[in-house]
Amino acid sequence: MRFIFLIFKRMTTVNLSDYDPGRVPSASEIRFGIVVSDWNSEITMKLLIGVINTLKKHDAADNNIIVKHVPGSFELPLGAQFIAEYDDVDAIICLGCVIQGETPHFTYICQGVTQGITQLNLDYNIPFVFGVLTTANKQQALERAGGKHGNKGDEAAITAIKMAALQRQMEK
Ligand code: DLZ
Repeated sequence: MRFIFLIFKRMTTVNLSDYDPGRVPSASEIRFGIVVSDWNSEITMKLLIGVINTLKKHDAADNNIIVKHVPGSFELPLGAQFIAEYDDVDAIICLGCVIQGETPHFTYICQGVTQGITQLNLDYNIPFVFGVLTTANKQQALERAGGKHGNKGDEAAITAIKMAALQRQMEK
C-alpha cells in the first residue's frame, strides 16, 4: 500500500528537471547558440539562466556560448537560422514562452514555432533544441522556469549537449 502511495506521490509531484539525464558528455569543446524570445521575458530570462548554468555545469566555456534575442517566439526559427548561417556553432537552443490568451493566436504561434524549429533540425546538420513553454497561464510557466516543476532550460541544455556530442561521434 505504501509502495502504491509513493508511486502516486511521485506521479503527482513530478519535477520535469528530475528526469535522469544519464551520462552527460563534456561540453568543453562544444559551441552553443542560444536564441531567446523577449516576449514574456520574466519567464524566458529564467529559462536562459537555467540553460547557461547547466551548460557551464558540464564545462561549456563562456566564449563558446552566444546569446541572441528576438521579439517573440514566432521569430525563434528565423533567429536560430541566422545563428546557424552567420555563427560557427554546434547546437542551437531556442527559448520562448507562449501563454494562452482569449484568441487562437496561441495556437498559430505554437504551430509556427514548432514547425519552424522542426524544419531547421531537418535542414541543417546540427541540433536545434525546442525550449519553448506553451502554457495555459503565467503561473504554469513560472512553475516550469525554476519553480516546482524545475527549469525547462536545464533540460534544453542537456539535450543540446547530448545531440551535439552524438553528431560529433557520428561524423568520426
Ligand atoms: C503577439 C504575441 C502574443 C499574443 N503572445 C505571445 C506569447 O505569449 N509569447 C510569445 O513569445 N510571443 C507572443 N506574441 C508575439 C509573437 O511571437 C510575434 O513576436 C509577433 O506576432 C510578431 O511576429
